[in-house]
Order: sequence, then C-alpha cells, then structure tokens
Amino acid sequence: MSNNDWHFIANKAKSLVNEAAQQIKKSLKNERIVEYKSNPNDLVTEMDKQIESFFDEEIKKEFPSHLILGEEGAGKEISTLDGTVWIIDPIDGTTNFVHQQRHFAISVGIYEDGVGKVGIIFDVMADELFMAVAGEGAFLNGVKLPSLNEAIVKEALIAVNSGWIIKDERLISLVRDCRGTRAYGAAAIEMASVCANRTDAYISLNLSPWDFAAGAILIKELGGKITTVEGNELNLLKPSSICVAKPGLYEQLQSHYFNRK
Ligand code: 2AM
Ligand code: CA
Ligand code: CA
Ligand code: CA
Repeated sequence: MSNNDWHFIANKAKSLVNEAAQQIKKSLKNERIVEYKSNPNDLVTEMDKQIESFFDEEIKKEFPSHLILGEEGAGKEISTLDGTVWIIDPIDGTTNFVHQQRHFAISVGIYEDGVGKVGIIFDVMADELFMAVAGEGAFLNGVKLPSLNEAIVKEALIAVNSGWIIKDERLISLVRDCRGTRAYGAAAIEMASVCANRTDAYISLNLSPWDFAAGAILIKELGGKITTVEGNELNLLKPSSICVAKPGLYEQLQSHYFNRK
C-alpha cells in the first residue's frame, strides 16, 4: 500500500475514533450496565460492546478486506497477522469508565502483515488524541511530539500498578530506586503518558494485544522501547507482560532489574 493509502486509512480511523468518543460521552448521562468477565474485578459494560460493534461494522463497510481483532470478541478466530488488521480496544480502562467516568481511552492499532502502520490512542474525557503513522512522527492533537530523551532510573517516574508491585520482587527493588510511581489504571493512557514525556516508563505483567497494539506504534515512532518484561519482542496475537521505556532507561531496566545475570 502507498503512503497515500495509509493517510486515507489513518484519517478514516481518526474520524471513527472521534465518532466513538462522542457516543461514549453521550452515554455518560445514562446508568451503565456492568457485567463481570473472568472475575469480579474484570468489568465490561454495554458501551464496550457497542463501541467495538460500531468499529467492526464501519471498518467492514469501508475496507471489506481488512480484519478486526477486538477485546470484546471481534476476530477471536484470527490466528495470523497476514493482511491489514485493526487491533482495537473500544474502552481501555473500563474500571475507570465505571467508577470515575474519566481516565479511559479508545485504542486502535493498524498492522500490515504484522508491521505497525497507524496507532491512535484517544483519552476521551481529556480530549487528547495521540496519533502516529509509521515513519511520519507522532502527534498530540495535531502537534508533533518530540522524540523521547534518555532517562535514568533514579530520576524516573514509572507507571506500574500496585497489584503487580506486591507480587514481584523485581518491581519492589525498582520502586525503591526510582523517583516515583504513577498508575492511571488504563494501559493505553500509561503508554500515551510516556509519549507525552509525563512519565518515563510503564510496566505491566499481563496485558493483551489490544492494550498495547496502538501504544507500541506510538512509542517506537518516538524512539522509545517496548518489549516483554524479559526483553522479548511482543507477539500481537498473545497476552504478555510489557516493558515500555525511554531510551537508556529501558536498557537499565533490563540489565539491573529484569535480566540480571
Ligand atoms: P481494560 O480496561 O480494557 O480491561 C488496568 O490496570 C489496565 O489493565 C487496563 O488497561 C485494562 O484494560 C487492562 N487489563 C488487562 N487485562 C485485564 C483484566 N483481566 N482485568 C482488568 N484489567 C485488565
Ligand atoms: Ca476489559
Ligand atoms: Ca485494555
Ligand atoms: Ca477494554
């Protein structure tokens, strides 16, 4: 596909994300219907499902050959990344959506034969749209973001969920050594925050492809690093841990905390 084709797809993706955000905002005045998934802390609402169906229908209409992989069931039969695949989290941060009505995002990553091409993260209530087209830079509400600077642990703000810290000795040492921790409770927003230079790293021990598909494209576009915690390349068809960090800091995290020899 040519660059022009990718611009067309990226613009369409952006307008679908904006439309989806309007639907979510409108829904806030209604009471949310909440169900549990794998456990009582794993929530899903009717809006998660509605927004995923909206993307599914609109993408199929506009690009019938494209595939869609979404958290709420779209494309669960997909077993390869051949072709053009949209990896979508309709609401990332559902717990925040339910409890706080803020700090949730729409995350859309578009891949061609497994290569990241377009990444969009929209923090709906902050009205912040992060967007990257591979090779053309990353933008926040249309303003180009600078490449990420080198960082070091002792001056770093690290996004990590307290639930993971109490389970993992490696994270306890890291938390002790870094400047501070932050946790918004939405993986896509944590990654966008590294992109915007608000935090320096984000670590999670278990995420799914829709949580990091868009963030990975944005982070790489800005010169940041993203792998599993053990330093392996991410697989976009499988759940995994993730380690996102600014250059320099990433290598320090790997050599001092996660892959000590
Ligand atoms: P979600 O809101 O789309 O489910 C919460 O710390 C972050 O982890 C959110 O980005 C959330 O995405 C993600 N997450 C991944 N798996 C989860 C699970 N089983 N239960 C709750 N949150 C999960
Ligand atoms: Ca979920
Ligand atoms: Ca998610
Ligand atoms: Ca979700």
